[in-house]
Amino acid sequence: MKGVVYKSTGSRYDVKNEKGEKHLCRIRGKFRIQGIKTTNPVAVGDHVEYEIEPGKDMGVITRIYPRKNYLLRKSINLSKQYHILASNIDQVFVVAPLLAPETTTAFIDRILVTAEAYDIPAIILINKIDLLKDDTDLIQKKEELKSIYEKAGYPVMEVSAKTGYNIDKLKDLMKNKVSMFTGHSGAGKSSLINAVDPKMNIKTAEISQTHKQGKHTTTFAEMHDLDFGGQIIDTPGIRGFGVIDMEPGEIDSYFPEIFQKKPDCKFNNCKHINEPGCAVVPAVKAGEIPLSRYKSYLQILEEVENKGGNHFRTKKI
Ligand SMILES: Nc1nc2c(ncn2[C@@H]2O[C@H](COP(=O)(O)OP(=O)(O)OP(=O)(O)O)[C@@H](O)[C@H]2O)c(=O)[nH]1
Ligand SMILES: [Mg+2]
Ligand SMILES: [Zn+2]
Repeated sequence: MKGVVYKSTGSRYDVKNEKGEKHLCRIRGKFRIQGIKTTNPVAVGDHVEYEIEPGKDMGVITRIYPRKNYLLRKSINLSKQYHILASNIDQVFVVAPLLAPETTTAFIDRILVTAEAYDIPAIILINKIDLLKDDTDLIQKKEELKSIYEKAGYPVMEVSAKTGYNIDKLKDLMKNKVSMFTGHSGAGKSSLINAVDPKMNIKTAEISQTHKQGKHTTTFAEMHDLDFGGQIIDTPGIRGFGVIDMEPGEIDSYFPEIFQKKPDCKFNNCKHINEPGCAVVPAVKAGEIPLSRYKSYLQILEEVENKGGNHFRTKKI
């Protein structure tokens, strides 16, 4: 039988076949992505072949079809372990509230770089927009965030799972696609899914009042069918996001607004740090490329060059 993995809990997988029947499955044999160690050989979104052994309830996954794409997360401690967040996705939504909890641009940029590396379109959702009320500082922060990411070509949408603000527009974007929500714990990923399809009734929880952080309510990635067509993958909240192994020379191509300037750099192997004739640094000084994006570029470059080191560039511009 052919099916799609909807949920993965440890070594058990919920697989839904073409008739819409769900089976609990385990795996037989080893499935590996060449060259890297993953903590989960089978991921939510995988298209698989499986069989139900006679006289048994449980199915066995015997084959994983080639993945169109997958989002890998590297654990932020230095171990060489990777976790496949989800596979075969059409788009990733970064759920990024300004507060409760705060989402930094450094965090958003890491997700975007990973999405770019796998050619997965990304959209930023500024959730909990109802909390801004008429706080001028927060409203200014929101406008800055929008400007930073719109300059880079990413759609940014203000939403509220609580009031329903722009939920119809979000549904339009999700219709008939496989989408994934990612973001910090407490960002409102599960709440947004409940808002787009109230029949879902996914468990959510208030963030901690003392730490202003989520409580890691969603513990496993899970795919849900949407009543208006398409699928959404809810994922557990993440604290940090180590970028996958990349070559230093490719990082700039994952920052669209930096990459756009690259043809104007004097040297085609320019790293945009202090090379003569660099077109990127002047664009940062002129405010054309947002400073936060440039800083993220330098941090990720440094990290990749030091293979996971924690030394950040301190160059002032
Ligand atoms: N005011 C307000 N609160 C919201 C909004 N969206 C979510 N929340 C609240 O934020 C808290 C966390 O929401 P969840 O949906 O559980 O967050 P999550 O991103 O799924 O968190 P994890 O599963 O832990 O990763 C809950 O108390 C929600 O009611 C919103 O738009 N406005
Ligand atoms: Mg959740
Ligand atoms: Zn340059």
